[in-house]
Order: sequence, then structure tokens, then C-alpha cells
Amino acid sequence: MAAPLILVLNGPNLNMLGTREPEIYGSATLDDLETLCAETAEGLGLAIECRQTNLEGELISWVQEARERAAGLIINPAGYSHTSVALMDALLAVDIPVIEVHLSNIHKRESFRHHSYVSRAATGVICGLGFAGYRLALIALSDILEEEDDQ
Ligand code: CA2
Repeated sequence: MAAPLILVLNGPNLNMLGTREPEIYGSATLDDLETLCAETAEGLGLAIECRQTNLEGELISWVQEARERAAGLIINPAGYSHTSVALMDALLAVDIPVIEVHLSNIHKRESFRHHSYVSRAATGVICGLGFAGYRLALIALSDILEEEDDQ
């Protein structure tokens, strides 16, 4: 049987990981993050596709695509977490498990980061654990998919 596909979507400015603000986001790059996700997914028997975009509409189109193709979704919507009703609506229409990940602890930061529209549509939310948050999100999805299989 084919390995279930997990889409990992990263939103605006995350392509700049490792180049600025290392005190908040660390010094590793988006490439490093995607390698960690690929290695973790392989160990869990999951297939993975990682994508990053700076465009809200593209992120929404990818969420819609996930509905057709993926068994689970990991998303760091970055700044769109705090602004995008459209992204939330797209995620609410997806009937696969969705884990929202933030590298930083958004609740320890400026008050405008404390609310995420996306959280309303997420199965679970992980923040403040850096890259490990993505690894934990993959483990959580693997557990959820196994439980679904058992039912
Ligand atoms: O902590 C997170 O993962 C965030 O989603 C990151 C977003 C921020 O708007 C959210 O409130 C929390 C910002 C991503 C910007 O990433 C950069 C990385 C390196 C250098 C500059 C920006």
C-alpha cells in the first residue's frame, strides 16, 4: 500500500529562515527544516511534500489541493495566521487532520500574534518548540492516521 501523503506548507517570509532574526527563529535554513521533515517522515513511513510561498492565494490553492491528494496537513501560516479569514475558510473545508505549527511561542510575543484564525480550523496547534514542532506534528499525524485506520 502507498505511504500516506503529508503536505507541509510554510507561509510568507519563512524562506528567510537562517538569514535574519536568529534569536527568534534560530540559525538553520528552510532547506534544513525540509530535510528534517523528510527524514522524520521516512522514519514514520509517511510520504511528504514540503512547499513555501509568500502569496496568500497560493497557500489557499495548496490547501484546496490537499483535500484531494493528502492524508494530513502541517501548516505554518506565518503572518497570515493572524489576518486571513480566507485561509481559515479553506482549512475548514478540508476534512483531513491539520496541525498548525509556529516556530516561536506566539503567546509570549506581541499581542497581535496571540490570535490565530487558523487555529479554529486546526486539529492541533504546536508553538514555541522551533523545528522540533514540525517533527512532533508529523508524529501526531502518524498517530491520528493509525487511529483512523483502526476504526
Ligand atoms: O513563529 C512562527 O513560526 C511564526 O509563524 C513566524 C511568522 C510570524 O509572523 C508569526 O507570528 C509566528 C514570521 C515568519 C518570518 O520568518 C522569518 C524568518 C527569518 C527571518 C525573517 C523572518
